[in-house]
Amino acid sequence: MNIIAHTSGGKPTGNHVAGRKKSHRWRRICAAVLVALLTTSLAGMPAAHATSAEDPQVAIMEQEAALGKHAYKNLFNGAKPDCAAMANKWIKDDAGDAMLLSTQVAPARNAEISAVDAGGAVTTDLKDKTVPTPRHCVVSGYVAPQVSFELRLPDAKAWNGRFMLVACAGFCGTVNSSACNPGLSRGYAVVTTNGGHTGSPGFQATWAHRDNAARHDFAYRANHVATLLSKKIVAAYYGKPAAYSYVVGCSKGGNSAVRYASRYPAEFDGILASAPVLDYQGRVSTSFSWQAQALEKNGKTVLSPADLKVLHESILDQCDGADARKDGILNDPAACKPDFAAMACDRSELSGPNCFSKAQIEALRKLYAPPADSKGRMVYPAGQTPGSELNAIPWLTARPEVPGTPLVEHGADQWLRYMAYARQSDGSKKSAQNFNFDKDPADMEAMAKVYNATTTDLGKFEKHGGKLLITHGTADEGISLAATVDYYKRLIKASGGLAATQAFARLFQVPGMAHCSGGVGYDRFDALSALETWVEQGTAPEKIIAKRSSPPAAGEEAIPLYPYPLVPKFSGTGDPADPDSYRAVTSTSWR
Ligand SMILES: [Ca+2]
Repeated sequence: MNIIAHTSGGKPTGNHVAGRKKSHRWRRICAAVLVALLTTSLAGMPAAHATSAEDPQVAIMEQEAALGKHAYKNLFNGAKPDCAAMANKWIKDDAGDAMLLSTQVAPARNAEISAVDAGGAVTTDLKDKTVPTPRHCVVSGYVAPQVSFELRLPDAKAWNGRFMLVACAGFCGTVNSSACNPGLSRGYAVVTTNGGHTGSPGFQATWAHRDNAARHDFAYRANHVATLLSKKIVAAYYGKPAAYSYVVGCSKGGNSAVRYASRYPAEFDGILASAPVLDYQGRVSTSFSWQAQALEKNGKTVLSPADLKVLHESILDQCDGADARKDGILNDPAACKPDFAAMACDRSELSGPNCFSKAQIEALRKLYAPPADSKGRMVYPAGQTPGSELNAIPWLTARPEVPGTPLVEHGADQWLRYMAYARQSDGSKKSAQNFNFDKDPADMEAMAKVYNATTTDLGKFEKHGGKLLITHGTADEGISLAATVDYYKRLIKASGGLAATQAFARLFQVPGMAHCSGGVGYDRFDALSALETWVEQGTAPEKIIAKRSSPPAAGEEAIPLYPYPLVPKFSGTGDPADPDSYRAVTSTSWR
C-alpha cells in the first residue's frame, strides 16, 4: 500500500498497480494521513517528544512501524527459492504491492566503483577504482507505485550474514546499482533504490510536480519499503534472516541514513552517514538561496573558477598552519575566520589577479556567513566552509551547461518550485533570487518535517542497541561541516552529555575531504569496519586511520580521525605522513 498515494490523487504513475486492496484498515490509515498532511500544513512544527495524540506525523510513523512488523510475511510461502525462482513474482502486501521483475546470476568479477559510490566510507581503497565482487543473484523489482530497487545477493558461501541498504543521493531518480558493489565485495546482501521516482542526474525536480506521494517516497518511504521487502527476500533466499543490518549513504543518502534513527529506529543496527544533509529543507531552500543571492550582482555571478583558486590560496595563507602543518588542508575549519578585507585590491573598485573588488569582498563575507533574516537572526546554522574553495567550482560559479547559474541557484530554483511547499502552488513563483529570509523559512516548515533528519530524539534507536557513525569532510563544498557539528552538539544536549551520546553516536571530521569523497584530503578510510566492530562486538571507534588520495605523490600519507570534539593536529616532529605523528586536540567549534 502506498500510504500517501491515496491522498495525493495526482498524476498517473509509471508502474500502475491494479486491484489495490482497500480494507477498512486502509481507509482509517489514509484518513489519518490526510488529516496529518492538512494539520502539518496548517500548524507547522509541533514540540519535540510529541505523542501520537499531539502530532499526526508521529501517528503515521507508529502505524508504519506496526505495518513493518508484518510486511511481506508470506513471501514464497516458506519455501527457499533459488535465484531464477524469484523472477516474475507479483506480491500483494499492505506495506506496498510489489513486483520482482527479473533475476539473473552475475559471475564473480572486478566491479567498477566510482569515488561517490565508495562514499569515503565503505571501502578503504579508492585507488584501483574496482572491487572484487562474488558471484551473486541480482533481483530487480519495484514496490508500488514507483520504488524501483536492485537487490544483490551473494552466493550463500560468500554471504557475510549481513544486510545493507545504500541510500540514494542528490534528488535520487535512478537505481545506481554500482553503489552496491563496495558492500557486495565484503559479502553483504545489498539493496539500493531510485528513491521512488524516475528523474535525471543533478538537481532536477520536475518529477515531484504536484506529486506529494513521490515527495514522501523520496523523503523516507522508498528506502523503508524496499528494506522491508529485501529483508524478507534475504531471509527466504538464505533460509535465515540477516544477523545484522546496516544503512549507508552520503549527502541525501546520509540524511536518509540518519533519518532511520528516529523514524524507524529498529530497522537497522548500524547507520553510516557521510556528509549528511540533515536539514535538507534548510540547505536546499534557505542556504542555497542565501548563497545564490550573495553571488549575484547585476545578473552576473561575481566569482569565477579562477577567483576561487585565489580565494583558496588567500584562506590557506591565513589558516593552513593552525593545525601545525601547511599541507593545503584545514584539519579544523572552525578555527579559521577568514579576514576578507585583507584580500581586497588596493583600488577597491577593481578586481585583480590576486585580489578582490569591493563587490566580491561583500559577496564573500555573505557566502561564508550563516544565512540570517533582516533582524540578523540565523536561519540556517552554517555558511561556506573555509578551505573548500577548490571543490566549489560547480556549486558557486557559473556552469557551462546553465550559463550564469551556479549549482546552488539552480538547485534552489528547482527545489522551491517543486518540493519546498506542502501546497506546490505556493512555490510556483519562488526562486533563489526572490527568497525572503524573514518569511519563507517558516512557510516551509511543514515540508521540512517531511525531508529533514534534524530530530535529536534518538532514544528508541539507542535502546534498540543501534550505533550511528557520521563522517564529514573538512573541505566539503556542498554540505557544510558546521551544520553537522551543530546537529551533533544539539544531539549531545538532548542525549545527556558527550559521554552518553558517544555511547551510541559518533562524528568523525575528515581532514581535507570534499563532499562525500575526493578533494586533496584523506578520503580513503574504512568507517564500515569500525561500525561493524562497534555494533557487533561493542567496541566503540576511538580512532580511524585515513589515507590521502591526492595529489598522487601523497598516496601513502595517513592521518588519524578522532571522534568529535577531537581533531588531529600535527605534533610538530616526526614524519607528517605517519599517523603516529598526530595528536588529538579539541575542535574550536566545541568551545
Ligand atoms: Ca594544515
